[in-house]
Amino acid sequence: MRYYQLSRRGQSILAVETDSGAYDLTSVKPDLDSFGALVRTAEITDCTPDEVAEPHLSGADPLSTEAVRETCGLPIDVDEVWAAGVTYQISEEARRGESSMPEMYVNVYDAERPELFFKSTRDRTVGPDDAIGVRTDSDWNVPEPELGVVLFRGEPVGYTVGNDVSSRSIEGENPLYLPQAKVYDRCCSLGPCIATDIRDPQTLDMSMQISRDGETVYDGSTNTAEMVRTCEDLVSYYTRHNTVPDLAVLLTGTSLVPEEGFSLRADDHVTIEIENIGILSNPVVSV
Ligand code: DO4
Ligand code: MG
Repeated sequence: MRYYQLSRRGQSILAVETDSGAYDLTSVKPDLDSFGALVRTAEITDCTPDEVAEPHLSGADPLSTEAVRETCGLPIDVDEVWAAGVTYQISEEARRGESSMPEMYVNVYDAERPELFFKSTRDRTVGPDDAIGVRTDSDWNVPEPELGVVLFRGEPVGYTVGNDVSSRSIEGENPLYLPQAKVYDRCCSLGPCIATDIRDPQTLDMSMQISRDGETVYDGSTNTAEMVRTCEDLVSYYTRHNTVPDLAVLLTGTSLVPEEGFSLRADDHVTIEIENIGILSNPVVSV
């Protein structure tokens, strides 16, 4: 199932999409007004989120699938977003090209321990159709389309689409500048939904288009099978010796890297699609 967050007349609504259509779960269970509320109920009743939602769908108000997809917001009130890096060969090659210390990227690509870094908070994270940001003190900015693992108390409960928007000039200048390359206003987007029925996260098609003045200036596709690590392994490092907050997302690294010389600009539009999850689309603003 796919869970979307909507807002109607100031009220939060949790919408569920199944193969037979979309439903307003909150219309029949007012307490279930967010994905967070759903997973907390699932924990108390020792069920999965889908087992909590399913019995209520026949009594829930039906919704138009198109309207849900067009009006949804950030699908989860995340406490924190972390991200993995250099999990695909193309990312390792790209960082080596930009860096003042290229060998460290080869080392982390080959190492047992992955690169994991703090990426974003709720306030710095935007949902579908909201603007992502590029820093004006950076002259090389890129979107990074990534599969996101959604975690409740450290356990995976679903998947979403993420954009780890980054400054490559700041990152390349000095590795110690990574937090500034990664964490700033509007540095992350997530959405459009949380998919709970992904059987194998390591075989998903993924694509990204960037448009500028009505023209496509980047178009690329890949598959999560290219990842050199597993989501399970990345989650295990994230939660190791680390009591994580209730609602977190772990991004799993990028494998779509625009050519050197390409920089994301204000007024560009980035569209990312991951198979069986959906399309995350965001305009770009300067921050
Ligand atoms: O090592 C720097 C960041 C890498 C990253 O964000 C990625 O590979 O997706
Ligand atoms: Mg990244």
